[in-house]
Amino acid sequence: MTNAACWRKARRVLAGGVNSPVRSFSAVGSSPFFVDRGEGPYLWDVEGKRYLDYVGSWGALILGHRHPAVMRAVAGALRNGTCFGTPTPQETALAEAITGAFPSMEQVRFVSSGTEAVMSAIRLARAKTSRSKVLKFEGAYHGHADSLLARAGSGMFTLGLPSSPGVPLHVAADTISVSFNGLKGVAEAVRRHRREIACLIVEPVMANSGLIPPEPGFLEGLRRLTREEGIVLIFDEVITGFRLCYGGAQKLYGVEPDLTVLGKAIGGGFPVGAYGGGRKLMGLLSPAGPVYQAGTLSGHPVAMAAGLATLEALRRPGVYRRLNERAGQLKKGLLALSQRAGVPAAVHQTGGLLTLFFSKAAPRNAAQAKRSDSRRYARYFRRMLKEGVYLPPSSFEAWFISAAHGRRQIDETLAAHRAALRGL
Ligand code: KE4
Repeated sequence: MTNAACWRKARRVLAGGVNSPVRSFSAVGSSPFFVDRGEGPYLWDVEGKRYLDYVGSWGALILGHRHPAVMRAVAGALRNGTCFGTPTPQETALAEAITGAFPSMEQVRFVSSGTEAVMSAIRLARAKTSRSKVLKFEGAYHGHADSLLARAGSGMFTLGLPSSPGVPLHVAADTISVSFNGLKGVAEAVRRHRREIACLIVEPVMANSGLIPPEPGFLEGLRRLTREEGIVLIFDEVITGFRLCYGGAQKLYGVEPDLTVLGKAIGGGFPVGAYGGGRKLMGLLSPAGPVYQAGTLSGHPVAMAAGLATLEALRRPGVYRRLNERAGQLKKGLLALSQRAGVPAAVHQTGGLLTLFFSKAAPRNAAQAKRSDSRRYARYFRRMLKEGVYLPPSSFEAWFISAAHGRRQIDETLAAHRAALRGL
């Protein structure tokens, strides 16, 4: 079976041929390869071609593919069955590991995706404050729940407009979008909607407009403003949680939110999302409190086992130092080679995440990121793929470096980069 044949078949029976839009490679003017298997930092497609993987299932495979400890834990869990819809000790064990790593989370609730975790956290914030509005940042992605598929209205502080058909106007109107790294804009939105905003949700390091780190004082400013105004501060750490360091962005930057959303790495490659915060706030959730949220496969025992094995491996000494080192080496090499080739390029890198922007300066918000040359990125993506390096099939994503990426893989990537730059 060739990739092309797989793609033809998929488009007959799957909407758009995929189960998530970015996988279609439409953003980079190409069509997808179909994966046969993964091992360490590599993927092989159905034609046997090998790729060095910088998608890593969008951050879930932080240890790389088929990590022995994760595979052993999953096999062990499967010997007892699959799922029971009844409590298991594994759910408690993973919750203990998470609350041990994130002091701001005294209690956790597992769900099956990041989207589910975000929408539940927002419902909890609305219940706590009896307010309805949500403040978010332009270019941030928090999953596909209606209230988050809203973009800034005409003016930056006006009420949101749907960013997708099917999202009712009155739902989008409750979402206000402002610019990342713009404390003044946040303060202005809070002033205009005083006592109306239930929560401010932020990717503490943006990773869905390409990687955009917070400028010094930005997160502290959000914490101060939301505390003064009784707004629930939600850190969406679906990507950054257990990725930037064992305690996520809130540990790295020393700012604690009221609620944290997690996903990806905590499932070790299985469908898991989680949200958590202080005992009092989480105590509002059914069955202890009146706020309803439920899920058939929430806390899936096999996913819990994979997540536990992943976090155990991440606690080993030196894992994050190596992740950060590799990412730093990659950033340095990408910039030096781009400069030598006379191609304008900028890189943001935080921990094991980075994004190469084809622009003179690294962006400080989504509007600036949008001005980078995404057509050049599409050409670059296709050339790197030909060289056997699989980058995110969109210029507005982060490159995910795994613990399985060694110095050799960085050198392979830089050799491919050098070749891809010729006449780009
Ligand atoms: P899911 O519902 O896709 O599990 O998670 C939604 C989500 C929430 N918060 C953040 C910060 C996220 O990045 C995501 C999902 N990430 C994208 C990639 N940037 C998933 C890839 C896809 O949509 O296929």
